[in-house]
Amino acid sequence: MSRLSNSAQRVQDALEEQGLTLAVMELPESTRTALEAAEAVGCQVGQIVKSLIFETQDTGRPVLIVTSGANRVNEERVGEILGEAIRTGSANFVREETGFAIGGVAPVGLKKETLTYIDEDLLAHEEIWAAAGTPYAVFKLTPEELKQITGGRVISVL
Ligand code: 5CA
Repeated sequence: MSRLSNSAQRVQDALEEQGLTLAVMELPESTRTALEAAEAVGCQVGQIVKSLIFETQDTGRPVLIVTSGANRVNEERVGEILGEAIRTGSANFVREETGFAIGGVAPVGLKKETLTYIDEDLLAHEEIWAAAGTPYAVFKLTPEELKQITGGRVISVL
């Protein structure tokens, strides 16, 4: 097996630190978007985990929302749950807060501890696929494992 790129290896290391035997795969095809990732691994788009970084409006904190590739996050709704409005993080904010570039943001191995919410619709699938640090890297996991690695609270994001 060929070596992983630095960002993908960072995700692999983070998974191993959590005691999980999940394997990051680097693919020849782009997995930059949920649709591309679903095509590359041969699953439904709803089984793709989007790791989206938002910024809180007043305090400028990052919030990670891991959501199904089939869903669009209702920012107003999540802002109500959080108690502070959120907006989409800029590309710079995402890189600064997570250490990952957009299209490769993983739900684990982030630079800082980040408040996390999990889309309840992801729990309907036996297997899901998440980005692993680059727009060509993914790993397969279960919803239980997603809960474990993120420590996130499960909510409806719609
Ligand atoms: N690797 C895939 C599937 S695992 C992936 O990372 N998908 S994603 O949905 O989590 O990441 C792409 C997301 O980045 C888009 O849905 C969008 O919310 C966000 N995004 C794309 N371009 C920008 C941009 N210029 N600024 C801020 N966010 C962006």
